Amino acid sequence: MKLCVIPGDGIGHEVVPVAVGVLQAVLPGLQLVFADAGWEEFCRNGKALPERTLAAARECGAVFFGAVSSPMQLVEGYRSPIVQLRRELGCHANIRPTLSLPLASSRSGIDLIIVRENTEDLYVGDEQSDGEVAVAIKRITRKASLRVARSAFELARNAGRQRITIIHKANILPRTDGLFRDCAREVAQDYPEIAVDEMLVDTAAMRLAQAPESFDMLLAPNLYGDILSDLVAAFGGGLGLAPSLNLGVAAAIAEPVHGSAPDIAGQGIANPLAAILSAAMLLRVWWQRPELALRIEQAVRTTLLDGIATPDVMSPGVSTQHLARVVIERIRLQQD
Ligand code: GGG
Repeated sequence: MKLCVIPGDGIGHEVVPVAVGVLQAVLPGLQLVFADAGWEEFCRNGKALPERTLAAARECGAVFFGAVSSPMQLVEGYRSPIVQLRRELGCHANIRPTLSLPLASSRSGIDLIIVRENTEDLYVGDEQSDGEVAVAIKRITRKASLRVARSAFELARNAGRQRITIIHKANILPRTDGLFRDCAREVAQDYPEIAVDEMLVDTAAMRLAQAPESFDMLLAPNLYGDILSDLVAAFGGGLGLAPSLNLGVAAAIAEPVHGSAPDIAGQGIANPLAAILSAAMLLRVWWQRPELALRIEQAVRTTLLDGIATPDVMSPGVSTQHLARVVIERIRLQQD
């Protein structure tokens, strides 16, 4: 088994080695191929996603990506490497679960999954401007919408989920969001055991803030899925605990939802649990090793139950390395 490891920027360098250590604890034979991408790589070598990184990711199929800090203004020649990587590897679905955890910052009763389309929509960043007028292209295709809907319904079936809520804004965008919604409804017909409803994205934001526990799965176009999943992550304890998996046919990218967090990078206090839980998703969904995923998730849960966590969710909190040692030790103890 091979894993391409791309720490990226900022706290990616701190949390990715921890997640890789956890994977090695359950998969001792795992081969690692390290590669670079991100803003730091762009500043060093002029490319945010070098060809050799893409080649390594393609060769391994399984990828672990940390975080990236794309600049907030236009930089000639720079394109977000994670957006490119998802598209280049054909990772069409981004699976973002939120589960209540034994933490004061986590709300009880939540167990939901957002499935976000991952290859098109405004998030691709296809923009033009003449200085007076700026245009961003929102491109939604039948092919990509059917594909992500199929993945969402398959996931729901395999995970025994009851209901999928399709997210859109088809009252204002009937051609683009309407197409996405109609494709999801078309695929839904093949899954009669799964209830389907739909919700405008603004209503969904309010309902998620009021009653996140009332949702089971949500299926959303790229940008809405990005925004709603950060909102929901707050109820799971915060971005430091929010995992994700970018899923395709030939590749999967495990990736914590959080960014590179430059404000805390280098301090040794970044929360590695989102990365660790992303590693568990890689095991469950991509490598089809649910029993190993469960061991990791149990180690995380018992660690939190014992009040051991980083300062973002616990006061006073322990360091990234301390938390990593505790989780890995617990995984090893399960074996004996
Ligand atoms: N691990 C996810 C991540 O890095 N998120 C920040 C993000 O979305 N960045 C987009 C970018 O900076 O290109």
